[in-house]
Amino acid sequence: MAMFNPETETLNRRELLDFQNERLGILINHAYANVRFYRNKFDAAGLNPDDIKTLEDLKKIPFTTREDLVSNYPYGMFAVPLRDVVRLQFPLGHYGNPIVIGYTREDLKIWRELVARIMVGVGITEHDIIQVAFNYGLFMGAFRFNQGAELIGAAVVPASVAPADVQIRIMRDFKSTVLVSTPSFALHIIETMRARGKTKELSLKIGLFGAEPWPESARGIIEEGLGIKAYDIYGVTELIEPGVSGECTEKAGLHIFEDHFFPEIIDPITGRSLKEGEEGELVLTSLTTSAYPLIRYRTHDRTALCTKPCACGRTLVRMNRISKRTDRMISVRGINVFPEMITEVLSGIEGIGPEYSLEIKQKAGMNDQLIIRVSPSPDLAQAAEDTATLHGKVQSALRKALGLRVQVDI
Ligand code: DLL
Repeated sequence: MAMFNPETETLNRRELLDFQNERLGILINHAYANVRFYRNKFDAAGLNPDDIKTLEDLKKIPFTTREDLVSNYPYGMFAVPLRDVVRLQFPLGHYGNPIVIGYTREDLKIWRELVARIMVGVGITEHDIIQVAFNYGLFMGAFRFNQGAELIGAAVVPASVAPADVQIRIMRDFKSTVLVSTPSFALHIIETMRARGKTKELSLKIGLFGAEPWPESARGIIEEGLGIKAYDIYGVTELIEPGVSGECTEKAGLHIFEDHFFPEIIDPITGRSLKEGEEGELVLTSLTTSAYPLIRYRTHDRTALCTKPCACGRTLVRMNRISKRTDRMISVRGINVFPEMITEVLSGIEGIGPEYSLEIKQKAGMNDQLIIRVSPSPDLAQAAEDTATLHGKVQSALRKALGLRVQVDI
């Protein structure tokens, strides 16, 4: 099986553990010395960096949450001076609150390699033409795919958010062999191809899909519809987007790059650590990040881990594909939405009542459309014009805040 970094990807687990413990010591000292947030956290828990020698000790440290990142915005979580940061990225604000992630040159180098590992692991080579249909403006992942592809010498077509028929034309004319997108966009491409009666003219072989849950049934539809092998890739903006883990050609779980991330599974209610094979919330510690280290970061994604050797030869732990969250976040066409954001937007619009309802329409088991129903407040005149104006106002406010087109019913 092809591997980008076979030495690391096949380390025996004992060596891997030693390696992780060594990196953990460096990370803890780095975070304690340079991030006041962590120093305060350690001090409040009565911990000294020297108390954390092994991954087992790590469990003494309280979790880090997204709210922590928001309250330390903009630079409170940075562990290096800004002169060492070579990129600042701004993921779309959850709860309407911003966070900013910084990367050193070395951080970017690591992330680039991890995406390259996933690409090589699913059979992508320097002969491939990779069409990246993620939003380059808003989605940091798009850049990461670009850099990973360049590292292995493949050609990249940054097709970004071009509409489906333009994507199809590019695929056909450029003879793209790999499609990288959300699974829901892949589905939309298939539907567009079928509507135009053009199903047999592509050179695609492989698809890499992620950013939202997609069931096995959707994988079947995509593989059949595009004539490809479709693989899952997972990541979280705050850590590395994408590239925390990815499937290999065995499709038997996503390998987590444990030389850079230490995964734990916890009970989302009690915070207690769960055993291998038990499903719970994934918590990640970044072992090598310089600019933005995260210790025991709660992802809110539900999964289980398996360290049994994979038939591909990798020894890296595998996580189950993600289909559920432990919070109220909803992924719609790859865009994350928290109901709290909707409440906040609606509460700022005059003329609507305080209650609303939310319906999610699915297509092939993936969230396809968000329908938000609001009622005009009793004091709003019921003229048709007013309703139309209100409709436009609500729709554009939600679109701006969520970065997503939603259906609004008044
Ligand atoms: O979605 C990173 C990414 C980009 C992954 C491109 C794969 C491909 P965020 O926007 O921060 O980052 O959203 C992260 O999306 O916590 C999961 O809930 C969900 N998610 C990401 N990948 C998958 C996947 C990117 N393969 C959140 N399967 C995560 C299921 C996924 N859910």
